[in-house]
Amino acid sequence: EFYNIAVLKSRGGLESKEITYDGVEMECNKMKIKFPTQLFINGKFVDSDSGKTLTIVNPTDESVICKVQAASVSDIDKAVLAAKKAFDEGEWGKISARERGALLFKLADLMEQHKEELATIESIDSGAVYTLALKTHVGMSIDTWRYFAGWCDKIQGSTIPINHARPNRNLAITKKEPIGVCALITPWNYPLMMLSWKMAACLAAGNTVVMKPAAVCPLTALKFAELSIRAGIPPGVINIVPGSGALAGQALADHPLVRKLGFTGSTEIGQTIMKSCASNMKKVSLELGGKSPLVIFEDCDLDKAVRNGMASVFFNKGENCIAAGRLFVEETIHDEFVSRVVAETNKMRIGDPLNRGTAHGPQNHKAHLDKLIEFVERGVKEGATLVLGGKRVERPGYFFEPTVFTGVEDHMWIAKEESFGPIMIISKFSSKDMDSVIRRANNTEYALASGVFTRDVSRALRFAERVDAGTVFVNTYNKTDVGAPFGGFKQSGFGKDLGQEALNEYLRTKNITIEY
Ligand code: TAP
Repeated sequence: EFYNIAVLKSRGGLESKEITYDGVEMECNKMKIKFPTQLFINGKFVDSDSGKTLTIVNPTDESVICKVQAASVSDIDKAVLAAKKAFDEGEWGKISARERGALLFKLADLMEQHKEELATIESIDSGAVYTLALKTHVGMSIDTWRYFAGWCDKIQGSTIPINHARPNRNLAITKKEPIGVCALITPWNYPLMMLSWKMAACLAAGNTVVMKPAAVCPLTALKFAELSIRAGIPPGVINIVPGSGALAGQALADHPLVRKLGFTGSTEIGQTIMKSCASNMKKVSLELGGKSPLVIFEDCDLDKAVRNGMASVFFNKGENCIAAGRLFVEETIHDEFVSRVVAETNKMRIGDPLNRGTAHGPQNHKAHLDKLIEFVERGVKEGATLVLGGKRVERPGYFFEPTVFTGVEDHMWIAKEESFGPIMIISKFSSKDMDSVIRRANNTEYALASGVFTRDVSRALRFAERVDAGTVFVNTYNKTDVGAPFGGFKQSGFGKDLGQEALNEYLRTKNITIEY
């Protein structure tokens, strides 16, 4: 940190600042936590023009945590104008790429210093299990900021041999430029991580940003806004505008000065957004829903397949876009696999996500819990066998039992639709017909992730080649990394988060042709 500040000062760069605001302060998880509740526009926390608010509920006990200002269309306009000014005239565009990197490293350091506080806020806001929030929601966010901070001064174009206009000579060079004002719209399952995956790449590329977090979980985004000021990110570079999707999100998708929109959410809203982005030809990237197949062959390491099979569904209470939406288990090991999964799932401790021993916390919000109850009812009605769970847990909070269905047939609704909850859907297959299981795995409009468990390398590689999915996990699951590109095909969207490819989502290529 000393190095970063020293570098910035020595280059006449930006210094970190303190910021005061009226927010919420409370004792929670044996620590003091503090976070803002207003919109963050042009480096300041401000009330919304309409005075409307969002009510933020703790899913663990259904208590109201606080009210947060909800952005109206005019607030979105102010935020976009601030981002535009910061891009066109501010320090952000004047500092060097290396200084930009130093600022992002500083921001990551501050997030690290506030790791426990951020994880606690994420936990009370989204129901994330605290230990997981520390490692994944917040831990991977910090890794992401560091990864992209390192890219800032390594974004390069190319020198291209072109035909000469004889007797003169010619040369083409390309420059990778930021696009301008970008909008980001994210869902509620990993609030800070979804922000970080997109915003770190967006800022590393040199853009400015207006970000709308999910209406039900905006608190870590606001805490992040506070840290961004303290890191010395200039006003207007980052704007955070909690609000409803239909109003604030739509206003961003429609805004003529926004030149790029990065979205993670449902396929349905992704389609609406893509249409809106056509209005001014915004560049758009969409990370959408999934129904990812996981195929488990009889020659797998069964202990590992059981462990990973459970995590493929129950990780983050199933609120995981790459969750395995369908498990195909080879018929010869099917019954043993199911009985081991049921036995292990019964041991999962359900409870307060802040307790260190808890494995399974509450679902994110009430409407989501209600959808899961309906999902299970529909599965039972269409004849699938409910072997475990399927009900709301009898206690306050939006807890839902980890659930297992077997005997699921391809035509069933639950075999096709994403639940986004802790519901395992198991079908059988025979490895005598590998083509058939691959066909079944691909028989969905989604194509986000997939997995295969087998000790046979050829089988694994053949599966990886033929499965229609942006990610293939072989003998593992959920193993995402900041360095590896992440994103889907077909109706799971297009464009990548993470890895070098994510930078391209937030860059444009300018070709310069020279004659000499
Ligand atoms: P959505 O309902 O699609 O909401 C996502 C975001 O879009 C929210 O911030 C929402 O605002 C906003 N929104 C809603 N209507 C809008 C509109 N007309 N214009 C602009 N923005 C609008 O999804 P969700 O229920 O929050 O999240 C679950 C879905 O996200 C699942 O399908 C899941 O698979 C997908 N997901 C995908 C990934 C990846 S990486 N592919 C990762 C996580 C989640 P509100 O807050 O008001 O709803």
